[in-house]
Parts: sequence; structure tokens; C-alpha cells
Amino acid sequence: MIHQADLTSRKPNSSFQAMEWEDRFGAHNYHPLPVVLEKGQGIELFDIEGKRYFDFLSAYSAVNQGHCHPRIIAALVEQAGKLTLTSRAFYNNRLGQFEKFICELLGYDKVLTMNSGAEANETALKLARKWGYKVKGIPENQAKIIAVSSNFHGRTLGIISASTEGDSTRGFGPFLPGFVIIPYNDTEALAEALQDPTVCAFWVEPIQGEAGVIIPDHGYLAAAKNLCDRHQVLLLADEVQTGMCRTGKMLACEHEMVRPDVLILGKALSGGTMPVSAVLADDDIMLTIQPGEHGSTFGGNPLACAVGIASLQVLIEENLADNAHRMGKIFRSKMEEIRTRTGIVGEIRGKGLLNAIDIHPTGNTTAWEVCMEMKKNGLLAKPTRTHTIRFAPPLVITEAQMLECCHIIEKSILTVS
Ligand code: IF1
Repeated sequence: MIHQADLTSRKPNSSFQAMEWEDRFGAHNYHPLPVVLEKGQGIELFDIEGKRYFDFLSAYSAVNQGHCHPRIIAALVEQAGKLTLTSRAFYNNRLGQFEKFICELLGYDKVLTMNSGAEANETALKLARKWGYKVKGIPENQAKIIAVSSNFHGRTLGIISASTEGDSTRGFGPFLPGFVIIPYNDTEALAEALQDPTVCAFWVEPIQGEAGVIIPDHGYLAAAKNLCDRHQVLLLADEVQTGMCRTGKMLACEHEMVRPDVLILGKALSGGTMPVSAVLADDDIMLTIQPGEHGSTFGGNPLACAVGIASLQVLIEENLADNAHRMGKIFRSKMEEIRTRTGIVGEIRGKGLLNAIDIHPTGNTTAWEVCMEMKKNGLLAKPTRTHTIRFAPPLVITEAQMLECCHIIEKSILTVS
């Protein structure tokens, strides 16, 4: 039965009211910074009261092209007025176009389109197992997948079965069997784990985002790929967060000239407009999945494809990988200057515009306090793992904006320290 409700569904008239409604009617599965955003353009966000902020999170690297990029919104609006969804029971005129574009761009035979990053990772796990049985000849139901500690690949039960983080796993058991966990950035541990002939894949982020922007030694990915090839094991690269030009190359694997056997994309593949994800692989892997064995209602919908093409075109035509590389170097050098001036900034890590700084919890200064002070000063970022602040602005940031933002970060750190 329909309960009495305010069917007009009025928007909240203040940030306070918006937060109150979320607290009362929404699940408490997040602890957001107390800011209520209403509008976004480029690297700028505006709250309900009209205050402007510089976005230094980019929705966890999903808005690489900047908020509401006109080219991507135009593609969204144009397609939305024609056809948004057919399901894969029928063909549509945008999926083939998107598949051809992304496969030729990234150099793979085929793509399997999904929606969220987690779905793309789940797809990659199923693909690896299927290939393990049909091509490598692993006995049925015995395939193992190697993952690394402190990984983050999404929140589904299959994915968290390989997680080593309490917050991601506590109270959600029992878990999926078939995962072997080794330390990140440890090729000896990988070589050891690959001795097991039932291993079908090694599943890894080129840079660990959630773990606090953990960058492996140069050569780690190349050594891992070499070891996988020698043991007939697939390298599954989760580039949901590191892909789409975030680290200064179209894909983070390119920094080591590594071509993963299975490439997992999401987030900025849609420019932050809607969930679009994709898994790319060559025929010997991709064609192990036959009709009816995997799919999704919205996977490969015309709207996602229109937006996906525009999102990739913007990355290329606006040279956003180069800009990420250049602006990232400016950012990290400015953070080094701040570190020499304040005693609370620890390690500075980053590649391109995926960066993080550790905050030494001296006295009552925590990463959260720094983020709250930055919010007051008009810049939005959020801590990860208590003492680390991730800084990941949209890749369209200009040098002038970067210098202004580094000034805000410095002022905020000096204030709270
Ligand atoms: C949350 C973290 C970041 C990802 C990688 C797959 C996915 C993600 C490398 C899944 C998603 C998001 C999820 C979001 C916060 C954010 C996050 F803190 F959770 F870990 F970025 F680091 N692979 N990351 O980073 O993609 O299903 O979300 O589309 O769950 O709180 P998704």
C-alpha cells in the first residue's frame, strides 16, 4: 500500500535539512564530510548555500574529465532523448560503436560491458576461472586466484572474499573460496604462489588507491607479467581508479609497458555521469564465456555507450594524461615545500594526479581535522585509512588552479598544526 508521503518530494532548503533527511531516511554506510553539494562544473563544486569548493577527490577518480563536461553531457542528453535501454536481448546501434572504439583504442580483441567497477571485477574473476578450466585445464572447481593484501576491488561478497581489511569483511562471512593472498609489491611471494598449477590469475591494482596510494617498485608490474606468462596465469589489472589518464598515462600499466591479459575499467569511463564499466581481453580469453553465461540488464546500454565514447574522446583530445603528469609534478613539489614548513606532513606519494600525503597525528591534528579545515577554506578531500589524505582533482585542473589549491592546502595544514 502507498503510505502518505510528500509526493511533491521537495528538495531540501538547506544543507542542514539535507543532512538531517539523509541521517533519518538513509542507511548509515558512509561518514561523509559535512558538506551538501548541489552543482558542479570543471573542478568546482557548489553547496546548497552557494559556497564554492575545489574538488580534490573527483568522486574517487570517477570525474577525471571535470564535473558536467559539456561534451559528455551533450552526448548523454542527445542519447537520452532517443533510446536509453534495450537490454542485450536485442542489438542497439551504440554498443558496437563503443566496443569498436575502445578495443581499437586500447588494443584488445574484445570488451564485455558492465556497470559498476565491482561488477567489472566480478566479471574478470569469472572470466579467469572459466579460462582456467577450458584453456589451462585446471580441474573443475579447483581454480585459485592470487590477490594482494590491502587490495580494494569493490564491495560484493565475491570481491571481499579476497579482502584483508576488517571494515570490508567483518560480519559478512562466509566467503568465496579460491583466493590466495600475498603481499603487494613482492615478486618472490608471487613466484612462490605461482608454483601451484591450479592458479588461473593474478589480480592486482597497478597502484593501490584505497590502501593510501601505494605505488609498487618500478618494474614490479613487468616482473609480475613475466612470471604470469611463464606459469600460464592471467594478469588481471584493476584500473578502475588508476585508469582513464589518472596517473599520467591512459592506463597505469603503461608506465611499465605492461599489457594485462584482462583489463578492468570503470569510474571515469563515463566521466562521472553514470555507472559504466568494462572488461577487455583477447579472443582466447573472452570467448570462453558463451551466450547466456554472463550479463547484466544495463550492461552495454545505449546511454552508457554514448557517454563512454564521449568520455574517452575528451581524455584524448584534451591531452588529460599529459596534464595529469604535469600538474601532479607541481602538486608533489608544493607538498614537499609544505612538509619542510610544518612538522605534521609525513610521506608524499603519487603518480600523475593520484596523490596522497600522510599526516603525523601530532597532538590532536588528524587527517580529518585537516580535511575539515580545507573544507572551510574551499577545498574538498577526504582521509583514507585514518592518517592519509588522498588528493585527486579532475585532470582538467589548470596550473593557476593547482597553485591556488596548494595554497589552500598549505594554509589549512599550517592552521591546524
Ligand atoms: C566505496 C574505496 C576508492 C576501486 C577499485 C574497483 C572499485 C573501486 C580500484 C569498485 C571503487 C570506490 C568505492 C567507494 C569508495 C571508492 C574507494 F575507498 F572504496 F576504496 F576509490 F579507493 N576497483 N572505489 O577503487 O568500483 O563498484 O565502486 O564502481 O565503496 O566506498 P565501484
